[in-house]
Amino acid sequence: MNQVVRPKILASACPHDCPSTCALEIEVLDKHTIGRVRGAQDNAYTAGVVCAKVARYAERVHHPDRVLHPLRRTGAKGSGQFARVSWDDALDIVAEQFIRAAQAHGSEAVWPYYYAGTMGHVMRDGIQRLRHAKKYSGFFSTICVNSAWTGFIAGTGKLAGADPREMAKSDLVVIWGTNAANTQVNVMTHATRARKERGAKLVVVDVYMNTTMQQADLPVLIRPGTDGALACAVMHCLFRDDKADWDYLHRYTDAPRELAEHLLTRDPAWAARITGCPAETIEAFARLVGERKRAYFRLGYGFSRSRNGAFNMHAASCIAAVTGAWRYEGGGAFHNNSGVFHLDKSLIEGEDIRDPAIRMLDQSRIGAILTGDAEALQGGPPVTAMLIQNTNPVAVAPDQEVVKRGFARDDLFVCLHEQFMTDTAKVADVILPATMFVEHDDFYTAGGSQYILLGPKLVEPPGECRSNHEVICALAKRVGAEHPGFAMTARELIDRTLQKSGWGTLADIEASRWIDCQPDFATAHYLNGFAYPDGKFRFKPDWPNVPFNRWHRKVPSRPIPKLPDHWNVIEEAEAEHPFRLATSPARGFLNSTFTETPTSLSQEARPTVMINPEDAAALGVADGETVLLGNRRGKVQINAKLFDGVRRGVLIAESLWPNSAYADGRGINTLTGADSIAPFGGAAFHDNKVWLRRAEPR
Ligand SMILES: Nc1nc2c(c(=O)[nH]1)N[C@H]1C(S)=C(S)[C@@H](COP(=O)(O)OP(=O)(O)OC[C@H]3O[C@@H](n4cnc5c(=O)[nH]c(N)nc54)[C@H](O)[C@@H]3O)O[C@H]1N2
Ligand SMILES: Nc1nc2c(c(=O)[nH]1)N[C@H]1C(S)=C(S)[C@@H](COP(=O)(O)OP(=O)(O)OC[C@H]3O[C@@H](n4cnc5c(=O)[nH]c(N)nc54)[C@H](O)[C@@H]3O)O[C@H]1N2
Ligand code: SF4
Ligand SMILES: [Mo]
Repeated sequence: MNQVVRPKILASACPHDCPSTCALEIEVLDKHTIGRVRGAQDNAYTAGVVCAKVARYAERVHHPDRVLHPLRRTGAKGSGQFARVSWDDALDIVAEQFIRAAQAHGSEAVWPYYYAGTMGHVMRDGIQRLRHAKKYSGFFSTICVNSAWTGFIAGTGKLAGADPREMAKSDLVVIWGTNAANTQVNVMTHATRARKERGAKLVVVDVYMNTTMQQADLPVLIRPGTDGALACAVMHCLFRDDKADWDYLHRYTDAPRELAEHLLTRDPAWAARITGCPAETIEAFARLVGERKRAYFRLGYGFSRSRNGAFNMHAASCIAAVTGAWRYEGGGAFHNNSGVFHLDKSLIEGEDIRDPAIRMLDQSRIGAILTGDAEALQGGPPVTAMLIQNTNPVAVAPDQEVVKRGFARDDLFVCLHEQFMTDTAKVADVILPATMFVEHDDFYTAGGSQYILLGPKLVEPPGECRSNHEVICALAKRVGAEHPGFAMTARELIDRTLQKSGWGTLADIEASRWIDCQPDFATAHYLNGFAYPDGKFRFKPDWPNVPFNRWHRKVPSRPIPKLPDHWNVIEEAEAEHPFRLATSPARGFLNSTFTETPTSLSQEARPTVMINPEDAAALGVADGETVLLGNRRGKVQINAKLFDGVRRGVLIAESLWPNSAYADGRGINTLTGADSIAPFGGAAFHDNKVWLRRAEPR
């Protein structure tokens, strides 16, 4: 008789750097093997939906190219020649190199470098504990959220907003600078519900007709880096047409009369010249916002990745305060909910043993740092040893040519803990094989919703893979780092951290799978006041003192205009560089992750740049033709795709392909700049001036 073996379905959470942080249900076929991955139906935010790339996660877990054993470089740097070594030997080498670097130049010569390849609190942030215990150089995390969070907090005083599920109760959903259908699909679930159930309108503000904008009732297509002008013109119309809620403005905001007066000259015609978006479209946008009080502004990261990005984020967030949309269910603004979780992470991060005198090195300036730029090194010693976890800087960091030069240094020792042979692995000295999320225990907080979720170990790791926590603890022992966190298991760290933070125990979350941390309506809508001492939303933020960067060293602030405006500090196109290039995320990849899975690779096909057909015609470029993109930072060979969903003078290269997918290994970040954006730093990935030429002129 045939026996039907049913797979077990076990709960987990998506570990990737995506605001959705989906609650997952994973088929476990046996103790080594997973099957389908689905979204949990009964999680109110995930609501049964996950993206295609994670639905096929088995392709990634069981990929034949996973790194399974510790490796040591045998050929020249970057030769790609490695030999297998034992874990003990590998860890001994790393410890010896770290000790030697600290002896030669002081502890700050060692720079632990990490990011959000996993968003698990134990696995992502445990490296901080090692850093603090040994006084290694600090990590000023700027690459992703810095400008966006600063810009949002500038207005509200806090990083939190209206319940993201409330979008379903809106009459107007404004998706601004996030390609949600690509990058956080669950936003679309709730926005679609509002349309179906309430006849809500969908406005999408972006720099190309992306997957999300294709679904919009009103597409608002602007030139990159001009969102401040758009926001000003919308608010101009609201004041002009008596759609501002003056009762709300007087009670809840700092300088409404000054703002209204300042905006008198920022009309749609003015904004049309800057944004390239017709004045009628701006008027139509303002009319919708004025007529529909339940307007939900879902503000993404994309438009903050410009040199004026923090400022533009703030400008967009001001609109909901002008109409008083915050008063209504389904109204208000949302960027990220990190402000609601109040985790006490001292055991994981070792904040209690941190020496504040140790320098903080800027993540985005890794190229300058590794090539010995004295300012980037803050006058301190060179970096001569690194441990890298959960990030792939040789592909993802800006100003790639400089980053590569830094990694090519013979006097730099690099240990990379990875799942695949990434571009960074190829230049490492020691590679350690890392587990994936289904192979270790961790917990997660969502950026785009209000849940804490558990992601327990479900299967055994392949080969000799070890978790980040295991590696950090093993290295701690070898270099003599001390902290209670090194003696705890991942499960103990989860349990103690939840308890210290007031969210129950590990056993509780094992039973419930997730914790809904949503504050009450009045708090989430700031009806008891915004998170400044006087309770008022700031149209006129005190930029250098925006209450963000509790942990971070502040970079010198450039003076920013007092009130929302078009702040023209972007890399404007000019005769030599007539195009503005944005490097928006591809649907099939997640940053540089999933560039190895067959389904994602076949979906994305090859590196391309979208160009307006009229621009292409003017240059004699045909669809599919190979072209060169360049600026003073370098040049990249890529395939042109003619697309009338980008404005003339704008180029879009959906990213992030591995460097090895391009001719000569020069990836898209060859073109992006690593200059630090105001006020606290970050990288302007979508703010580049470039030229475009045919690769082989006829
Ligand atoms: N499929 C997929 N999902 C992802 C990622 C991925 O790479 N691929 N990355 C993950 C990560 S780390 C993050 S931080 C989030 C980011 O997700 P998002 O918040 O979506 O931010 P971005 O990816 O930077 O860009 C989003 C959109 O902003 C647009 N944009 C660029 N410049 C401007 C501008 O000046 N103004 C306006 N209005 N729009 C602009 C881009 O064209 C793009 O469509 O997504 C996560 N999810
Ligand atoms: N041109 C351009 N560049 C960009 C962006 C852009 O929009 N355009 N976006 C930027 C943004 S927003 C971000 S956040 C960065 C992201 O940059 P990264 O953080 O470097 O990108 P990811 O691809 O998310 O993750 C990196 C690596 O983490 C590994 N990893 C995953 N889980 C684990 C684990 O548990 N342990 C270990 N040891 N490794 C693990 C993965 O295999 C992957 O190779 O890229 C930035 N770069
Ligand atoms: S949408 Fe984002 S959080 Fe959800 S499964 Fe996909 S990558 Fe993970
Ligand atoms: Mo990011």
